[in-house]
Amino acid sequence: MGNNPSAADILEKEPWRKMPLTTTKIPDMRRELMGKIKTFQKKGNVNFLNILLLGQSSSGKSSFVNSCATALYDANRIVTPCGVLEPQSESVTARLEAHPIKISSTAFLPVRIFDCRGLHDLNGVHSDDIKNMCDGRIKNEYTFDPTLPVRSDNEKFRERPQLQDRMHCVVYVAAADNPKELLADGRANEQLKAIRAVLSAANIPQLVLLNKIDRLGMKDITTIFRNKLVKETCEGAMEFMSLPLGNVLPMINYTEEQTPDSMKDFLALFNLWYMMSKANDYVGLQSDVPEGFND
Ligand SMILES: Nc1nc2c(ncn2[C@@H]2O[C@H](COP(=O)(O)OP(=O)(O)OP(=O)(O)O)[C@@H](O)[C@H]2O)c(=O)[nH]1
Ligand SMILES: [Mg+2]
Repeated sequence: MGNNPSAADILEKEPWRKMPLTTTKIPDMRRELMGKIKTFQKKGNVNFLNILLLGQSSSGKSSFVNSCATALYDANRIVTPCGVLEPQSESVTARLEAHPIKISSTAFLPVRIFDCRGLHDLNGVHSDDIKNMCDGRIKNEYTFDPTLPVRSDNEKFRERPQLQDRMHCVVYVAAADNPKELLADGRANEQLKAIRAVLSAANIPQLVLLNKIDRLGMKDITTIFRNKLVKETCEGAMEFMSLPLGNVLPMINYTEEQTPDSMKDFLALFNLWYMMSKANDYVGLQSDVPEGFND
């Protein structure tokens, strides 16, 4: 055995992702991001920025919401507002759920994270309904029927969605140890292409959240942005999804631990802030269009 690091521990000289922050140490960057999020200025006339997490069951959607809650809701405690499935458990029916994000005992972020609980693969939801969700036609807590899109006489159908009802950012969630698990083969792949085309045409920001980066096997998670294997894994997702590398967000969620970790907090805060910024850009652009312009 030599002193050569394993493939999962090879570092580049310079970080492959530059942080738009003035500080460089993890606890300081965490604090700076917390400030940015807590003082976030929403553009346009919407009450909330809507972020949709789309991904297969077990890709870590609920875990990400929990990591954000832990990172934001004060120190020294793991917070789990969302139920996380045991690795082997059966998934439940696909249902749309909005999660509020608490920042103190009385205050919330102006953000709604929508998660489609139990999405087995993209076939679990009719492709028209993914478009309907993005267009704001489906209300919170709607249970999907994979064979039929939402009916206009359903109580969870929204007849005339406004900007504040639409999704302002769509995040494809995948696990880093198997990013292509994001999609099943065949029809689901075709379905994803169709969704991507609709979202791209509507200029809705699209990101990839690559959870479970720890499963790549690195020893030191604090060097994630200099780690060669993490970079290559993100590049793989970038090519697969035809998105810029900056839109691929590596993540390590809280899973079993009892106490918070500043690197996991930092990753959760950075990824959440990035999603909020993209959603905000979209809302800003849409709000700048004069009324009736697109009629
Ligand atoms: N090692 C590791 N495990 C993770 C990570 N994120 C999530 N997990 C585990 O992956 C499993 C599934 O996580 P969930 O958050 O329930 O996944 P989900 O996408 O919400 O799944 P559905 O609700 O069925 O759609 C759980 O056992 C989590 O503990 C991570 O970053 N690293
Ligand atoms: Mg879940």
